[in-house]
Amino acid sequence: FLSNPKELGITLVGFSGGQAKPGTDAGPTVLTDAGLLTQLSDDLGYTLRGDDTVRDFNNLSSERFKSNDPPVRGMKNPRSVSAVTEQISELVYTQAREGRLALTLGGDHSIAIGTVSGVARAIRERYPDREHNKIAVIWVDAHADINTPETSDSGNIHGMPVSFLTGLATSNEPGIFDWLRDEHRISIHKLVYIGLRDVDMGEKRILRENGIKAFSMHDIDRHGIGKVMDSALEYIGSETPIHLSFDVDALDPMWAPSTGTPVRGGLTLREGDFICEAVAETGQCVGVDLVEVNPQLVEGGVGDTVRAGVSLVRCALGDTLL
Ligand code: 4U7
Ligand code: MN
Ligand code: MN
Ligand code: MN
Repeated sequence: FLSNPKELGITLVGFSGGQAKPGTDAGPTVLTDAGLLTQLSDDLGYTLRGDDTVRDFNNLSSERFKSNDPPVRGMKNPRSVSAVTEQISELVYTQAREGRLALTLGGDHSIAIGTVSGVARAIRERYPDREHNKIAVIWVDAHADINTPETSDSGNIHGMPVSFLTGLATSNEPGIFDWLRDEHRISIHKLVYIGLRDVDMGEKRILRENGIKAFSMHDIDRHGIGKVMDSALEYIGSETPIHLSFDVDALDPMWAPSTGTPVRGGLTLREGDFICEAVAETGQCVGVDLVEVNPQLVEGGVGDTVRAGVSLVRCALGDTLL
């Protein structure tokens, strides 16, 4: 699915408006300061295209909306998040359209409304006549991020991206996700979760009623990560392009404490790396997100979380395959 398999289309998203804690916007900076991009070119042999500097979407959206972005249907900062994700969608689309693997560093997880929609649209356009031109998404997270505005208790849009991407939530309100079209959307039947352990009541109901494929921590304990990845990839099938959206809070806080919504009882670093390796191994991967690294949150510093993030991205790009 990649005409330029050794080119990366990079987007560095400094944005934290999908949730309330400041700091997630600095995620891409700490990851790149740790040398991630240099490693991808020097150690893994990728040519880097797209952004090499972090885009300050917090600043862009606050200039545009000042503080004039009141809640709509309970959603916080709806105009800002909509405008930012629309821009990200275009940026990521432009990279994926060139046949590059689209790598995005966030930023809170609301930005996946942009990344996934951009990749989905590019793949549809590149393969108009192909049966399998609709991407699958592997969402690795402690949370399901599938609240609709109506089911969300927090109003934080980083807990809603999957509902907008699948069309379970829609909006015709001008300036509030009215840019999302069918070409941007993904099928709930091509969505697979891994790592879930903190799912809201309304979300459980959505997962159940729509028959959405999900591997919780319980399933990983029971079957092991190897079997879980076999089942996940079998469900997706070997003909379908894959977008991997990895929320660092899927890892246990022992490995990744610097994140806004940590939940204990998570993946080990090795299990996280294995998920990424298994996706890389398929050769079907067209997009990767790493999100929710927040350098401001932990007393001991962000070092552990950054090392984990660097490792996950390297594995997703095939580093550890022999
Ligand atoms: B993240 C939550 F209520 N479900 O909707 C919500 F528990 O991108 C958390 O996975 C969402 O970090 C977490 O606010 C979003 C909450
Ligand atoms: Mn999460
Ligand atoms: Mn998430
Ligand atoms: Mn989080």
